[in-house]
Amino acid sequence: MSDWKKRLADRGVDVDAVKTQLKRFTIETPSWGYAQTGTRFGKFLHPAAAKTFEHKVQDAAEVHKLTGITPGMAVHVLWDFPTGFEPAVVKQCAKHGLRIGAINPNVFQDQAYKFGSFASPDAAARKQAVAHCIDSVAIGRQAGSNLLSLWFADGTNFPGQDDLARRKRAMAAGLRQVHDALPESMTMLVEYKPFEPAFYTTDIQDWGMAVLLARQAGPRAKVLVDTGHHLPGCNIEQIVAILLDEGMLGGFHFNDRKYADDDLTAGSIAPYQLFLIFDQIAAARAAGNPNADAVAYMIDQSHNLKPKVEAMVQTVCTIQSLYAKALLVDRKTLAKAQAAGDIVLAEETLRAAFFTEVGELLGEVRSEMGAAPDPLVELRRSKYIDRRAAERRADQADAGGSYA
Ligand code: PSV
Ligand code: MN
Repeated sequence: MSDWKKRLADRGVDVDAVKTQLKRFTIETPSWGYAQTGTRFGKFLHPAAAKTFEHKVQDAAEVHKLTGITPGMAVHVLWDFPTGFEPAVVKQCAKHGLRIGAINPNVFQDQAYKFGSFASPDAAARKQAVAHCIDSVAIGRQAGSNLLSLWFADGTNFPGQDDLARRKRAMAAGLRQVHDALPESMTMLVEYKPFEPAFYTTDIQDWGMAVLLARQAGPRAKVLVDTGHHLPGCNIEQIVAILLDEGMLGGFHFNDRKYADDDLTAGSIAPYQLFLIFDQIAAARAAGNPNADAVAYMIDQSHNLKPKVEAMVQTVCTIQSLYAKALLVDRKTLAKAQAAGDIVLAEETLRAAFFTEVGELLGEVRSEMGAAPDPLVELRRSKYIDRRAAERRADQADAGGSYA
């Protein structure tokens, strides 16, 4: 037995069980993370950035080939299919070993949405937004996706701008209409965000509001936690624990933040927080909560400075390693320490898992899955980015993306 396996086994870790969990873990990458994006102040161009949908598929497929755990690419309807959805894209993805993941309607960029979408005071804007989301459900059916992921920029910028209770009722009514259009197989994810672009009120500002609206919408509506969408100091792992226990956790958008919704690489600022989030999921699974295995994991980052595919591989590997660490928590010792009020032992049990080196474990899992033992090293060795840059440099198309 190799040294690292022995060390884990000596600590009571069931290495095979952990490996099985790791092989089941998948994360969707976002199509918009491959495109030429930036900030509202400008964007720095990457010659290898995706300029067409085909490029995005190539990049997402490359990330999957290297990591083995990203078989789905989330799509943003108007950025990816500006002239309408063509069912042929499903085959196009399959050709690259990829499937279309979460469908993200866009009810925030059209001029009609100046005062909101579902919550707008303008009935025509509300109608347009609901119709677009129902059309997105149809895209999901054709694409074989089981996730409709809803985020709303709806809110107000000034006190007195609108009737807040009316907005709440309008948001609830719109969500119910979309829920009514969902097939059995589809889950509707309701994402919250405290501010931006709205700066005074946001209609779905936090997890409580998201739960309320999801419950009113119907049984297939759940909450999506974007790790960048919290006010400073917010305890995200507690939100995750509560949502899981309530059967309301639908999925994640991973990224990290220092100040607000910064789109920084997941785990680059607060890796312990992400570990503690995964610890709550692993704890719920260990306690037999079936909701722990019904969570959709997605990345929501678009980088201005880092090369897109490198950033994505780095992100996937970081998330996977923090998930692996959470699987190593000695749950028996933790439970005993908690019952005995031994706070230090309880905390040390978590810290022991967090500080465990998991590179060899992940290398073995990846090799067994046919992926690269060290995906980032392999990406650099393969010169994939240079090759794509040479091919794409001449292409004048712009595939769009957030802030594009
Ligand atoms: C909004 O900030 C958000 O998190 C939503 O999920 C959007 O779909 C995505 O970012 C766009 O990048
Ligand atoms: Mn998001």
